[in-house]
Parts: sequence; structure tokens; C-alpha cells
Amino acid sequence: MSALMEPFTTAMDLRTGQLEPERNVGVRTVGDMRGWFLANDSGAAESVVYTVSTMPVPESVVELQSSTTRIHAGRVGDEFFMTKGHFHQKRDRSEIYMTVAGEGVLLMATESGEYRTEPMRPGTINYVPGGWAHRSVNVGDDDLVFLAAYIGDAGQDYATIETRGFPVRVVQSGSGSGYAVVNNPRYHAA
Ligand code: S6P
Ligand code: ZN
Repeated sequence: MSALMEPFTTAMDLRTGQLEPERNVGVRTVGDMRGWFLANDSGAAESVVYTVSTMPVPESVVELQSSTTRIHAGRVGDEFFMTKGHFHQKRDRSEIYMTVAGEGVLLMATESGEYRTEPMRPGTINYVPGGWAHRSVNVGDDDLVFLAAYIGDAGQDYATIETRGFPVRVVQSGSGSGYAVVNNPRYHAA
């Protein structure tokens, strides 16, 4: 029998989302996300859209993966900064998001093109059932920070979203942090 994992603790600053100790950090810049936003970016390609800190846990069905995502405030064209979004590689694997800071929209879509939006603000706990692709969008003026917890062997399928997109986009509407959910002209249904 293999050795048990060691228990461990991570402390999160509930205002900033900063972790102590910091965990494995992935960074997505505007340049990395070329083609994911509808508009061609006119700003600096090196601007950071979001970072993801992932806990060091094996990708096994008996484990719970978790990560902290921080999406900066900003837009490419009229579209708010967002995550790439993905289906889980194992489609039936579910996930929970808990927001600690900022204001966002959780956009979810099925393979057949149904979609839902749910609010993200400090204290909201969103449930993402299996079969729903998910993307989080920062519609506020400050960083959007949330904790995700998901079944360890879920995996992330980005290619399906890269090819088909989400049925809708979350865009600026009016002045301030108003937003609207509009059809994505580049969406390809399955
Ligand atoms: C993983 C979970 C989150 C996202 C993160 C970044 O299943 O949904 O940890 O990975 O919010 O989004 P994305 O779409 O770039 O993986
Ligand atoms: Zn996920």
C-alpha cells in the first residue's frame, strides 16, 4: 500500500486572495488569449488577464483538487477580462466556486448550447454540475478572486471551447460596471 499523503494548510488573505505559502501559479496574458476574445486586442499583449494558483494534489478521483483564481479588471474591446473556460475532460465531474473578492459572472454552457449565468460576489458559492462548461468573467472595477474545488481527475478540455466558443459573451453596457449578455456571432453549436 502506498504511503498516505501529508495533510497541509494554505492561508488565503480574504481581501486580496493572496496565498501563504503561494502555490503553483499559472499566468494568462492578453497575448496568451488571442482568439478567445471577439475583438483583436489593441492593448499590451503582456498585460495579465488572470492567474491561477493550484494546490499540489494528485489528479485522482479520490482527491479534491482546488485552486485560487484572480482575474484582473479590464476589457478587450467591449468584453470583460475572463478565464478561457473549459469543459471537464471527464464531462460528468462537478465543481464548486466560492468568491472571496470582487464582482463577477459565472457563465456556463452545455454541449448543446444551453447557457446559464450566475452571480459571483464575496460569499457566493456557485455549483457547477457535470456537463456544463464554465468561464468566469470579472465585471467589476477590482480583482475578482475565487476558490474552486473539484473532483481530482476532472481534467480540463480547452479545445472544445477554443473551437466552438460559448454561445454568449459578457460585455460592457452603459457606463460604469454595467454588463450585458449578448450572442456570440462566432459560436459553433456541436
Ligand atoms: C478548474 C477550475 C478553475 C479554473 C480557473 C481558470 O477545473 O474550473 O480552477 O481552471 O478558474 O480558468 P480556466 O478556464 O483557464 O481553466
Ligand atoms: Zn473546471
